[in-house]
Amino acid sequence: MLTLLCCGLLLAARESVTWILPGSGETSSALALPNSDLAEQIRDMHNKVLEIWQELGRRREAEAGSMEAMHAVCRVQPSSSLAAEQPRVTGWVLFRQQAPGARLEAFFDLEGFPAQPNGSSHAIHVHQFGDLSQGCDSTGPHYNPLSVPHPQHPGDFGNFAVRDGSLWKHRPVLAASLAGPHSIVGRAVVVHAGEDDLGRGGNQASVENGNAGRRLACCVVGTSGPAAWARQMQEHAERKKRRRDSECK
Ligand SMILES: [Cu+2]
Ligand SMILES: [Zn+2]
Repeated sequence: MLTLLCCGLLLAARESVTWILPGSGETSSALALPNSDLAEQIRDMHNKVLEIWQELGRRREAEAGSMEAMHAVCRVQPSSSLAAEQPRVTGWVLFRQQAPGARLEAFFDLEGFPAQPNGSSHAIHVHQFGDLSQGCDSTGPHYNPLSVPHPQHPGDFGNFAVRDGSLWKHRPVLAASLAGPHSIVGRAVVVHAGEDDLGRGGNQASVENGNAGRRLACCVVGTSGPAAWARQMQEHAERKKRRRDSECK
């Protein structure tokens, strides 16, 4: 970039020497200056551009050094509008994003699902409002800032397999973001009783919410420090190690 700027300046300088004002037959005022003055002006200009460029570089380095990953937590609670016989799902959803525009990662750590012999599958989405005043029912429809059909909403996290009543899953690439105009901070994560049909259900609800059924549990996404994520990462590594060890025996 700097090279381009310098080349541009040199070209401009060369042209100002030979440039004739159109229609006037007169040379430009730059030509009225002796060549040495012109060279000096160009050198000054070059030095100023260089200074500005170096200052920009210093600022960019300082910003990159101070840029920290963004984190968010969501403490999942059973919906207060749930009937007594419904399962009480609790747990955490943790988010991390290294920078605005970078991919979003999440940990889902939930328990309290009905323990079915063959397991079950449950949809999880980001809904529009962080309003739990009527339990999960007041979180509104799927968060849909670009007015696109389901399952293209940024918070369409899809289906999660539940074994023995709980799920524990790391998703490394999600479309949602913790930054920018479409940030999910302050919005709700909703855990459903059923499976997401991913828009293939053949009815209107399918392209709005995936026919995922009752809202069992939910939470509001809030910004956080890195501690919760770091703990979860450590546990993730330990669980992996335990699994490897047990497979090797
Ligand atoms: Cu949903
Ligand atoms: Zn959706």
